Amino acid sequence: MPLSTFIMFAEVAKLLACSRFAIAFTGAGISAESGVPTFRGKNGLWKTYRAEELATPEAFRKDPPLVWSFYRWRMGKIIRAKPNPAHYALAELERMGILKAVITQNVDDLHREAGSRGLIELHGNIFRVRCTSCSYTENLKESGRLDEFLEERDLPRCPKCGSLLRPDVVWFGEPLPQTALAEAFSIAEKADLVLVIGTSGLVYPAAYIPYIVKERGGKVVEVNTERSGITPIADIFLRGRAGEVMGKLLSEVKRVGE
Ligand code: BV8
Ligand code: ZN
Repeated sequence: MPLSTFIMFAEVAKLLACSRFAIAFTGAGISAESGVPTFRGKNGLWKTYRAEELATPEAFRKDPPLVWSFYRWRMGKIIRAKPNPAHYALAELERMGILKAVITQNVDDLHREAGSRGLIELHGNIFRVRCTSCSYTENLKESGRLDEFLEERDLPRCPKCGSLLRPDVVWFGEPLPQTALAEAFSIAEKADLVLVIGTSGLVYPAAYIPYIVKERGGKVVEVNTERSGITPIADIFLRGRAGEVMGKLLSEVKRVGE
């Protein structure tokens, strides 16, 4: 590892070890090494499937079978994905008492699977469905109905009122879950360091999170394979794949803590 990178790792490890309230803000890039497709970039979902229009309430109103086939395809892909060293490193930093929360834009449930507990899902969870009319919701992993759901070809209906079920994710033009967003903003206001991992920083209001930390004098450390919308405000930019960088960073934090 070149000396400059080594120094940056040692610097970030020290910042983390001495932080009062460190948090992480993650996007699709943290799950790329788990085989979950990202949205933007060369073979991004929005490119290959023109899927950006599919992640909207209008698309669902116009053509629910098309939107459901897109989400069933993604659920099928994601259920086979496993957390990677980046997800596990964040869960370990939380167990060490260093990381106070993970705020994620991801809907893939991999942070929870890796053991993160202080987790805020800003854009919902692809394994949860909710009724388009009543308050019925179901976590398909917990209810054990995921396989049946994925094999089913008909449109999924609410067992309580018979209306259409939809994925419990936030589509473009839809408000984020109130409590999750308010909690994320108040945590960002307390943070003195935010690890920004694998996000293009283009989707709002989620992308405000690192700016809130920065405005209050907190440190912004970015982990990404390329520059993003957050890089201009990053104090330190660790260029690399999240799994590799976070694995190295965790060992450095443990070394500093010895
Ligand atoms: C809303 C969920 C209003 C479903 C998604 C200003 C303020 C408020 C809103 C707006 C605003 N400006 C524009 C808007 C509208 C819009 C928006 O932000 N549009 C953008 C595109 C300009 N925002 C909204 O519509 C939001 N709603 O504001 O409603 C409102 C308020 C009240 C009442 C009514 C309405 C809703 C936004 C949520 C949309 N839902 N998806 C699903 O998943 O199907 S968005 C989608 O983008 C995902 O959720 C994803 O999490 C999110 C962000 O993408 P990233 O995670 O960053 O992923 P991306 O592929 O872009 O980047 C990957 C990064 O990883 C890259 O940088 C890459 O270099 C890096 N990388 C790749 N591999 C690796 C890696 N890094 C490290 N290691 C690797 N191995
Ligand atoms: Zn219902």
